[in-house]
Amino acid sequence: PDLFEAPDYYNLDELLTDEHKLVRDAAREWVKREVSPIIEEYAQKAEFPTQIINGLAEIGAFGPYIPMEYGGAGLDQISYGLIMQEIERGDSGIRSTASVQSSLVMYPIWKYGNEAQRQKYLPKLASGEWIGCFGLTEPDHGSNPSGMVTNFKDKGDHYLLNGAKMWISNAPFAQVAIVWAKDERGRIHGLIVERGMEGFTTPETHNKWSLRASATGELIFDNVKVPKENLLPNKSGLGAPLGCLDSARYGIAWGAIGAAMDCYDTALRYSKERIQFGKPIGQFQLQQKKLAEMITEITKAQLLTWRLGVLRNDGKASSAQISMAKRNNVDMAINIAREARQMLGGMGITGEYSIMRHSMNLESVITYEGTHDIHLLITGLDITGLNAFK
Ligand code: TGC
Ligand code: FAD
Repeated sequence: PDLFEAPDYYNLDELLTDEHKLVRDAAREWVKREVSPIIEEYAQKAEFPTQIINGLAEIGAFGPYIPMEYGGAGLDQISYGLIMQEIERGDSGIRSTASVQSSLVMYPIWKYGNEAQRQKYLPKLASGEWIGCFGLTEPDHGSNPSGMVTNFKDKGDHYLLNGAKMWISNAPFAQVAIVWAKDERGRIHGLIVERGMEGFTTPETHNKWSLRASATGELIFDNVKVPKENLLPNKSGLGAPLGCLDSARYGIAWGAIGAAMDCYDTALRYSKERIQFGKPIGQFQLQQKKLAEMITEITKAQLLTWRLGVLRNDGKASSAQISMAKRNNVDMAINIAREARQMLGGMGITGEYSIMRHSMNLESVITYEGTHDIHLLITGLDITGLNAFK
């Protein structure tokens, strides 16, 4: 079947430039060719398909908006969003790898690092020669990262890092980790930790039912000597990691639309082919209601993200606006995945179709980068001025 029909109910393509469409179509074509045919098998065996790393780099998925002088693709925020959308049509776990590399590893080095750090790391990360990970969450501090206990002490010619991070995407094979840790005064800083530093280990987290094609692990620091030049000098405090999350959450808002589109396309096609009671199931009103509501929600999400992209291009999108889009769009996608799965009946639970995999993946997406409830409270704080976290 011709995968990836692109629902565009409100002719949003008219709002895109030729460059946006070129970038999107290249990503779409690559996902269709290189990801969709293999992803189910990798998800079933709970393995990240490392062979796609070069392709991700080629479509500009590693640092889409990082300037070309550092190896990035030098694109705008809407192109970045469209790339994430297309990758997540394939699989949320593959989009996770691209999100982490771009917004959680390259972004902090670009924004908070010095020139030597940018030159050393960004080109290798953009080309996929190195894969990075981002360690903020700890076993006892997930939604509340400011309580983190991972810490470093100044030992004169180096820092001594101790602590542990949990639920870290790409950890098991990453060469580079951006680690958020407190100094002796309790101030949060970002450190670049490299695989091979003594006392640094990355055990893999097994038995996930969600995001199975993405490798997740812990980061354990047992008296790790980190060279002083590996501290990101240009921003500290919780606002530093939260600034990275703004960029990643924005990409996820677009990505979730891709997962929803794939579920909708699949259910729509199936509804025209599957005959029960002598008719295609798509002729029954109850099935039409599901499909009509899906395309309505996808269209609303597309408009939300497009406008957010315009605001981000102008540097005017607030963190609370990003939270609203991440929360709305992931919720939209997980609901569509559930409805679409029901439309496929028993076939919907198998790996013959992508829907169940999307549905399970989205359970992680609705949890990471700030849970559904945390984003609601960010909106609540923004509109009332009253802080539910304090
Ligand atoms: P709070 O007191 O509100 O803020 C502390 C400082 O940060 C500033 N700030 C921000 N700065 C930039 N961007 C943002 N979005 C910001 N939000 C807040 C704030 O102005 C303040 O600055 P200053 O100078 O006054 O110190 O902090 P809080 O402790 O009350 O926490 C607020 C809360 C709960 C919203 C925040 O901690 C939060 O977002 N929690 C959720 C944690 C989270 O999202 N973790 C994600 C981990 S990474 C991940 O999941 C990767 S998944 C892999 C993939 O992407 O695929
Ligand atoms: P908790 O914070 O313990 O929350 C449990 C429940 O309590 C949630 O429903 C939450 O909404 C609710 N809750 C918490 N506080 C409040 C409150 N104030 N009011 C109301 N309800 C509240 N982290 C990284 O740093 N890097 C990564 O690469 C990364 N990758 C991930 C990959 C996967 C597959 C997963 C599942 C997670 C990943 N995470 C990563 C961690 C992720 O960001 C956290 O799981 C998430 O922030 C939630 O933290 P927690 O799991 O500790 O849940």
